[in-house]
Amino acid sequence: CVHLSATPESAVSPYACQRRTTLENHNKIFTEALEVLALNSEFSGNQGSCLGFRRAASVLKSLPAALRSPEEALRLPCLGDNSRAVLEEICECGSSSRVEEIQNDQRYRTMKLFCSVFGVGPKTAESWFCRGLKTFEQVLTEPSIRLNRMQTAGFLFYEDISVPVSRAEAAALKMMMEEALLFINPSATVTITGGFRRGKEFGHDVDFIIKAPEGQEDRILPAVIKRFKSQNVLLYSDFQKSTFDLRQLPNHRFEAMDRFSKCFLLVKLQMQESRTGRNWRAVRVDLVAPPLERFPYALLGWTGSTLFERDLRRFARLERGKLLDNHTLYDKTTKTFLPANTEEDIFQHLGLEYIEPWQRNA
Ligand code: 8DG
Ligand code: MN
Ligand code: MN
Repeated sequence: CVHLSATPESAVSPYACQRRTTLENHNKIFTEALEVLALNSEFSGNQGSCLGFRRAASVLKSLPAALRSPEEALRLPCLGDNSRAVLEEICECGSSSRVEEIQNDQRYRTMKLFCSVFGVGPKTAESWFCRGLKTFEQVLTEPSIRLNRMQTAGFLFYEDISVPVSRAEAAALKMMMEEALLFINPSATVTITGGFRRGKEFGHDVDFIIKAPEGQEDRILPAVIKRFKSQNVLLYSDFQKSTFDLRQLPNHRFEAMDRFSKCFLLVKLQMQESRTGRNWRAVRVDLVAPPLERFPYALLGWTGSTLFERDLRRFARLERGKLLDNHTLYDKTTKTFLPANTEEDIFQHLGLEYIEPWQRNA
């Protein structure tokens, strides 16, 4: 039979960690629609359907060209009936009525607005919406609402934080970090991770991973915080002490949270001039400092994207009988932890082709 069917090589994998997803998205009209549906499902507490739409969008992001017809979607993995129906409608009418309906929905709009505040998640947003609140002003003047420290900072610096951080600003922050480390411990180094490591031009924050000499990792973040305080550039900090335990097995379920020493900061970034009339802007910064021998695992975990990480773990568990998280990789068959010096080692342990950071935008 010479029928031209898809060869295994050309087939799209249902696992994001077996796809190369750059920032060049040829299917934006579809993926943006699917992401609205995903967010709406998340706001309704429907995790399964949210993940379904996210996976569908991710598969389309990995394609080398735009979908030309909804029939083409039939050979793609992770596209359920709901996702396919949306693609069909967009192919036919140029837009999806369901998506437009959601975008005009008062609840969706309000939830999205509230969730854009640092420290406010879907649960808090929903509780405010259910009390009939629809604007920031209403939230801030409602006497029964007690904002926590993070939310207070979120509202106080909302104007700054809601402006995306540029690559140049990330580079300036990296220099601030390097300057601090030079003062604290010159043998410590800092690497940009998160979206910027994946090649993004803008981010909602800047993520850094610190490589400290052996045994120094727990001291370094408190010292950075102290240094920034003394320089009067720290607007908010939430430091989380390490609860890392060497013997612990990797977490079975996907949890972005890890047990390394880390902190979530708001820092002042010096600028030439600004709309606000000050010479600085507030920027969100995340820092993580893993033990030296866990650096490759932490780097892989913090580089993202979230869906890429989720699928790496799922692939390891379901296809390889191994447990992966930000701390380690464990082989269930041989009951051993697998050491790694680089990210490449981890892909190799998993029998996966190496995927470069800029190809992890799943
Ligand atoms: P963006 O900031 O450019 O918008 O996107 P991003 O850089 O991909 O997202 P992020 O929210 O900054 O998260 C970057 C990675 O960090 C993501 O893969 C999840 C990962 N991460 C962990 N542990 C933790 C944690 O404990 N807290 C947070 N906030 N992120 C974590 O692996
Ligand atoms: Mn980030
Ligand atoms: Mn982050």
